[in-house]
Amino acid sequence: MSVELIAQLYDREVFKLGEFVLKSGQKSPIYIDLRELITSIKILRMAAQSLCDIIKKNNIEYDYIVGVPYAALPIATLVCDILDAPMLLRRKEAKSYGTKKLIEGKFEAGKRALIVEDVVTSGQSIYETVEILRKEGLVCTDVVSVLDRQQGGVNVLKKHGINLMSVITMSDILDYMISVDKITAQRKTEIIDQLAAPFIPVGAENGGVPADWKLQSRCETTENALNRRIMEIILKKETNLCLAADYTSTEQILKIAELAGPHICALKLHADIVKDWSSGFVKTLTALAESNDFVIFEDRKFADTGKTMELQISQGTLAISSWAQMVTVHSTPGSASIKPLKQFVGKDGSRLLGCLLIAELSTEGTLTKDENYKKGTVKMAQDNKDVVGGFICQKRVANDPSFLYWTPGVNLDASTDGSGQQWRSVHQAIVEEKNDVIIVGRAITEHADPVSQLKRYKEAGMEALAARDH
Ligand code: 5BU
Repeated sequence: MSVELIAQLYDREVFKLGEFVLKSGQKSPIYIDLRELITSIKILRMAAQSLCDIIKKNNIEYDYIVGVPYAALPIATLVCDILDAPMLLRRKEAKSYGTKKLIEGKFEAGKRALIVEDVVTSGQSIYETVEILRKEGLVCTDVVSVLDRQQGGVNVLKKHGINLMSVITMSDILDYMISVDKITAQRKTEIIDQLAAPFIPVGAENGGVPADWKLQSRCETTENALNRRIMEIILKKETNLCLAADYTSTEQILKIAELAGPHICALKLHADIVKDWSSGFVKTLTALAESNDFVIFEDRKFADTGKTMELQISQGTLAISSWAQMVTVHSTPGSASIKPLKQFVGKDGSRLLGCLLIAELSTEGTLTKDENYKKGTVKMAQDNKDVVGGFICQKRVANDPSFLYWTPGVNLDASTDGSGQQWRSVHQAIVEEKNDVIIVGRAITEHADPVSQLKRYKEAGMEALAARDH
């Protein structure tokens, strides 16, 4: 522990006490923003020196130092300078041109990479970095960090064979606060307990009693035909992965549908980008969906008057309701306009089971961040529960387990496509942002080995769901 470092951070008011809501929605009694470190080179040096002391004292072996992007990069640079060690840089997004490398710098497989992090919470972003380094053949068993928030990171990392050592822990900070009479010992215990407690979404609508989010219970109680079908598939096939098959030819779609069949709960299409749509294709795809037990999802994003949407969903060359079990609808037209869609559920000649409302897009600069917009969308879904199964969203938008929360913008190896799409990890999408189904496209379809990726996302999705609801 470095008391001097804590004292310096304390003097700069880096530790704030109060009631804070973290990015995940979790409440925290203390907020620590180590990014303020960057503006003080003195503290940054002190933090780097303390990390080097840990490395030396524990004889941690390494051939390269790797900072977890982005906040830890300046500290990692200073550590390399002090130790005269070579640095590697992990990219958050693969370059869209040239080598598509995820690690910059020269390295040899089989050598040891030591990870440097600023703050550890759940350990997830460290693990993502480790996975990438290991995939490149680097040996990765140790992480040093400036601060451990004591929220389970050590154990999560241990499970993956990673040893974490930190300069300061949350307990150290609270002990320091006790020593300067800022808090009592009793308060310290309360704070540590609160941080270690499993996260339960606050503000449950059923009188403050935490809602039951387990899919098994939600499947048993749902009155929505689409949600029953999807949850039955998720539970039976053990997959909450929806594949976005954004291909322009029916041959490509059928090829991926055949490969993906056993691994997905839904296959999402953009029918209007397909150049050779035909009734024969619809027949083959429907047969594949039936034999492999997945739902066909047309991401049409309807947004018009009720009458026009009615025509768009059932008529024209695509006749969407004759093959799609679910579609997306924008909430912009308002509640009355989606009522005409109800007539297609359970109607002869229609395969539609329900729809999702778009509460929030994954794109950079989206206008759907507006809280009133989201609230209005939730209200519209609540008023039309028979046809609306849930939402497309980035974070779970309602504290209502009768809806399902589907989320696009998921990719384990990149964070943006350079055209506005924003990707985050499966863990973030499900454990932190509380969604139920992950929608993954190019991370699978553009990979040289799509089947390995289907399995990877399927496993990661179900693992995250179990971690969220344990
Ligand atoms: P990607 O290749 O994983 O980026 O594909 C994501 C898919 O989800 C793609 O078909 C998009 O049209 C779709 N999508 C999205 O990415 N973001 C959104 O907010 C909505 C849909 Br709504």
